[in-house]
Amino acid sequence: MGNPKWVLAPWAVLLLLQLASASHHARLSLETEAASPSVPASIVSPLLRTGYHFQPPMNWINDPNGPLYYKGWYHLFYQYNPKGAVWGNIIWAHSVSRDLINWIALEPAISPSIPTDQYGVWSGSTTILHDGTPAILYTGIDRPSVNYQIQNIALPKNASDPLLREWYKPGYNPIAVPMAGINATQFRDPTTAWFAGRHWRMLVGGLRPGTLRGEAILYRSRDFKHWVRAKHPLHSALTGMWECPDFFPVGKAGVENGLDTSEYGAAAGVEKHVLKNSLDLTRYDYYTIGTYDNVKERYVPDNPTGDVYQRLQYDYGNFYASKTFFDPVKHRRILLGWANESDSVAHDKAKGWAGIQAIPRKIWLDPSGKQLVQWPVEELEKLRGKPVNVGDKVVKPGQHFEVTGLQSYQSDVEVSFEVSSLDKAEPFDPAYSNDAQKLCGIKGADVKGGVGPFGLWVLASADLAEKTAVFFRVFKDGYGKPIVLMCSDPTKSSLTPDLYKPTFAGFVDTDISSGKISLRSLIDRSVVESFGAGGKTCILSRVYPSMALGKDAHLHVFNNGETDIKVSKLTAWEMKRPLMNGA
Ligand code: DQQ
Repeated sequence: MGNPKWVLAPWAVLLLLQLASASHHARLSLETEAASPSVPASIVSPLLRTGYHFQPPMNWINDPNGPLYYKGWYHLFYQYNPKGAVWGNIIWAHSVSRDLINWIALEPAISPSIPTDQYGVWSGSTTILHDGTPAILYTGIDRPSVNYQIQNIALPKNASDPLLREWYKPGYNPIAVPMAGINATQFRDPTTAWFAGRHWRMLVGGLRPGTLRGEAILYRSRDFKHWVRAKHPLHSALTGMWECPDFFPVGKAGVENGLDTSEYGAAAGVEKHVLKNSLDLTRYDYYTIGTYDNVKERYVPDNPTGDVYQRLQYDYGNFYASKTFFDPVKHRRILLGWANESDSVAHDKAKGWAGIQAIPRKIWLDPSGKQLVQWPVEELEKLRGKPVNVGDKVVKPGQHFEVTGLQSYQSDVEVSFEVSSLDKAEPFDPAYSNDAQKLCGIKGADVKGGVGPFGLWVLASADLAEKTAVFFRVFKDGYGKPIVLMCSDPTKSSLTPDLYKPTFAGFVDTDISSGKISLRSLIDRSVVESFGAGGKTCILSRVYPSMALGKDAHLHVFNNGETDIKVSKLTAWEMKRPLMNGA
């Protein structure tokens, strides 16, 4: 017999053997997959994990859930698979932050534990109740085979804990079940509730049975326990299922301050309401701006065809299942959205992670009153290093120049462009007025134009074989009015096979008659998040360069049009790494 210290119980021996073999298998499969042509080594490079975007240390994430500010902390919950890098086993993971940029991971907030959520805890929102306590409304799945979707509530075990670490599910769950007229498999994602008159109200996303009518199903409650469905939805449209609806008031056009979700009426500064839905069919987040009548319980979009034609999107790229919340400290409304990967499932498994959250954006009504404007929260600027400046530099047709003096693979770049003349703007084909993305697919970054394409090549390799283009192109309609297209073209972003590389695009409703237009791009290793014309049009792209990684990534300004473009000012900053969930 040896030293008794080293004698392990048979169960412990078995466990150790299992662990050793599991980790061996995991490593082996990672290595073999990495060596296989479908998972090249560059894909698993840590240089593709984002540096300052929200990510847990590993595994799959999707929708942001229930963001809120509470007793000095911003809270973000999110859909998370603790067991792998693909969707499944979803729980509500939980992180907290003082500034929306540095994040600390806490224990998960909600996991399946009651009959009405035993097969899944899906997306939802938080509401601050009258006594200051937050309540989470979320969707539960109660049976294994059919997705029968039920709405539940969870409350903090200890509301005096600013970190809201523990949540319980009261015995009166569920609070809403799919009854007649509701499609049980398409009934989910309750919104933040708002208080109007004597009632709380909230929305649940749905699809009217037997139709393609997406709807925001409206519920009312006096006590936040018993919820009654209103006779008609708050709004609906023939678009397919509405996931993750969001509904909130905005102030006067151009006023950047946000409003609490329950604010109502001109005296409270409410100008309009915004209704957003995440459209399952297209995987984009669309919104309308309109008028809400809390007596008739109706919301009417200003643009009667805005739900289906020339739709407004928060982001014209990879950005989905978003949610806003009101920040009472800085009096602003903040938007969070999920950006999925656009590599393959095999890549994600090999990487061991999938999904990020976009940088939190402040959101408000544009001076035109016709759309929203978004801008990265000001706290992000704390991560900026020393600025690199370029000023008054003309880029002739067909030319480009490199911005040097920084490692641009993790950077923030702001550029002000000046177009010397709009004379050569190409005629606009009205057939594309409802399809900016298609237009950009045809007129990509390498297709020469009259005014533009001009913009940035980011995450570019030294030989420019790899580069992601973010750019503008100006057209003129039949009356000579300029039409500005903003595009993100990742078709040359990587030599890696099996990547999804869609061109993304949106029109920019800006007055370019003075020739001026700005662009800001947040570049972060495998994400390029861009804001055109001060945040009027936003596009987030995921890209996975195979050569333009880390210090081998370059940044250029290019002009592929026939008209001179001046960079009146460009400032670029390397970005530091914030605290990111302990990763
Ligand atoms: N993701 C959740 C659903 C929601 C969808 C499930 C949107 O609640 O409808 O993870 O991405």
